[in-house]
Amino acid sequence: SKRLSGKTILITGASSGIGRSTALEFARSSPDSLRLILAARRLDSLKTLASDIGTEVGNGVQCLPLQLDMSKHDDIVSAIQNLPAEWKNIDVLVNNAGLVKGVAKAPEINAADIDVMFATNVTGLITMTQEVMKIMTKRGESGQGDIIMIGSIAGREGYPGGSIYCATKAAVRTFTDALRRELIATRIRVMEIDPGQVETEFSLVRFGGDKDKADAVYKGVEPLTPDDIAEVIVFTAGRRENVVIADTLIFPNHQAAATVMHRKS
Ligand code: NDP
Ligand code: 8X3
Repeated sequence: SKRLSGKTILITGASSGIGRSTALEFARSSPDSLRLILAARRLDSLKTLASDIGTEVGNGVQCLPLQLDMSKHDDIVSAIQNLPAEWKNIDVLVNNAGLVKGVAKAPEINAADIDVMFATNVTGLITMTQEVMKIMTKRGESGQGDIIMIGSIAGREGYPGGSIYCATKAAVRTFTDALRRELIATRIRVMEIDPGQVETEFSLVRFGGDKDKADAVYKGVEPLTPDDIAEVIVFTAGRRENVVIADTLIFPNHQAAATVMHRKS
């Protein structure tokens, strides 16, 4: 969309999956003029992405790889406060970084896994939102910008073996809902996009790098691709500024709920 031209967009979790696809899709949408801040822990992957974007769309899109651990409060604060001046004026924040650890039932989940899921998916997302809101609330008459949260079907229903992850995404959903109400007198749009099953590194991370276990998740089903979600994210950001696509749920055709899916045997 032409509406995105010239904007500064920060994507968390840009090193892989949905975040990576979203960066590429934004770049394709506005090849003439865009600034993309690409945040994640894996700096090498971010640099590769920046170079892939350059190869695909040329020099109109500038990229700033930003190494950042979203589970660390102080790192988020200083990363945003220390952005170079020409990168500071963030128009669109895509809060996408997140992870799940394991499939343990509640009594067996270890404390470290609980902590990292909440620190990354919830506290980190909130801290990032607070820091970027400091910028957005100063724009225009009453504040302006887009905050897009990547939630999940898992935030709308709990499933066995996902209690903590589901709780983190439910927290994102409620935070988002409250924030939209708080910002009602501003032109800041607060929007949530909830994917169902998407094939990314998500399951590989869940199973601690065990590729056979990750592959089994997608056996006999046809998951969404990260590009499918990226298209919706970019569409959402590109609407006329009075249009708020507040809440979106996206399934692949075979899925109707977190654990209700048709599987070919
Ligand atoms: P991936 O594992 O492919 O990507 C996750 C991204 O999050 C990576 O770029 C990773 O970067 C980043 N990330 C994880 N932990 C941290 C951290 N501590 N600090 C900074 N960045 C971090 O998975 P997806 O693309 O699938 O996940 C993206 C979002 O989509 C997540 O919030 C996930 O919960 C959500 N989602 C995924 C679904 C799916 O089925 N795949 C369905 C519904 C929602 P790095 O490791 O380099 O730090
Ligand atoms: C990821 C999808 O429901 O498999 O959010 O956990 S789910």
